[in-house]
Amino acid sequence: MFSGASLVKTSTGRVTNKAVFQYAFMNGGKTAGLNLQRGFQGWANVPMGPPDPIFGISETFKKDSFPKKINLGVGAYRDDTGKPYVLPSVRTAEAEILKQDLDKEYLPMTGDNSFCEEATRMAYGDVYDSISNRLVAAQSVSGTGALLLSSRFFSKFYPSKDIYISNPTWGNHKNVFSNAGLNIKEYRYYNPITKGLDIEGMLSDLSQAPNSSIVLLHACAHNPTGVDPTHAQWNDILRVVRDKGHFVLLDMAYQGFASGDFARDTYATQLFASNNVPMFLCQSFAKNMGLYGERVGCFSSLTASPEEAARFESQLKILVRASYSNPPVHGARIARFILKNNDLRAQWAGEVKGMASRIISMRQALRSILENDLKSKHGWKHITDQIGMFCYTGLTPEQVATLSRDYHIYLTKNGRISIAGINTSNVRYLAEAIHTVTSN
Ligand code: PGU
Repeated sequence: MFSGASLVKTSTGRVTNKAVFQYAFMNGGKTAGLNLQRGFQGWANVPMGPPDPIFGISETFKKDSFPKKINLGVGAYRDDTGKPYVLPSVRTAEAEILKQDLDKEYLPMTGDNSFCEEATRMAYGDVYDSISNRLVAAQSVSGTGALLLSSRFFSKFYPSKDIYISNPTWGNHKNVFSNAGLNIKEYRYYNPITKGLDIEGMLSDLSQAPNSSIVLLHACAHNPTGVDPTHAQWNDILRVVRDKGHFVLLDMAYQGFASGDFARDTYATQLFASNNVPMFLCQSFAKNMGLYGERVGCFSSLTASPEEAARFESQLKILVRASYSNPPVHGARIARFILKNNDLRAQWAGEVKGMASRIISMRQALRSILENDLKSKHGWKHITDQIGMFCYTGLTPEQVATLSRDYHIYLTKNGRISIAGINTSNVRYLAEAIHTVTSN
């Protein structure tokens, strides 16, 4: 340290004394004087970070050459042959768009407005017409981008910095909101004994949270648990949220995957909007249109009046401009094309129903093999009770580690499996492996 400080004195310029000193300090003062004159010397102070709990699994999976390997980590739909699935409606829309010979000009800062209108109409359903003049919407970089805009808006303008997330939740929620300087708090959500919703715990935690806290709720098909509130339970959640004046952030990454029907999955969105709860909605078209890498999403904010909406939108534009200027054009064009074309939209709805049904049949197959063929002594009813893309199996971190080490079956450490990665050819191998690791 002292040698660093003395080197600062002999340093000849350009570099500030402070920067030189810090660098010397980082290296325990072993820095050569010659290097110091060139200023910044590298990222010696940057520690190695851990791999991502979800995408890190995909990287490990890719490197595994075992023929029967299975990736149940990432929530990405696969067909019954285990291949990624590009929806035929998306293929058609793309072909039609190509014929139109469109330009590649910038979109406005809030993106493709016509896409946003269709997206929000789909999410708010029957309530849409009564709120549209005070709804602000912006095309976002998929669901994560919508969450990012929320987080930035909260950090800049919302008085409370406490955000309540479910325990457990999608791991990236914590990253997004803590990066924006918000305080992460948890409310109880899942009861591992019943493998269902801990509604009493949830209501009690939300009641005890300070007034006007931010509450993040999954609109449908909760990730990772696959456990959603019933309509009556949603009504109870609404009551607490209104009593406490909480702000609701709805994350809707799986519209269509909970029930197989877009309209039926809008219960929560419609409930909060029709009761004029101040809210943000974060939509993703990654799963339901299979547009993962195209990054198509929509952020919307329900404000109190058209005048408030105008002020909100002006600040949203400033935020977007400073972050990425404007969103990408191609994926939103595809989504808009499908949403605005009645035939294609109906076809798309059928394709989503098809994906949801295949997931349900894989739930049934997995449970049936475990219970009926392998006579597992554990209960596996939750595999078919839970909904959406995931099953929260209850497997322990040790069992998860054994599955990947001995069976080349990859899943997140919390025991979540993406049912969409199961198919008729691998379900028995998976069931047998789960049976073995849970038999000891
Ligand atoms: N919100 C929830 C609840 C999610 O599960 C996901 C995706 C997102 C938002 C963000 O999705 P976008 O792709 O940004 O639209 N979760 C998946 C996909 C992989 C990941 O972690 O991003 C998953 O496997 O949990």
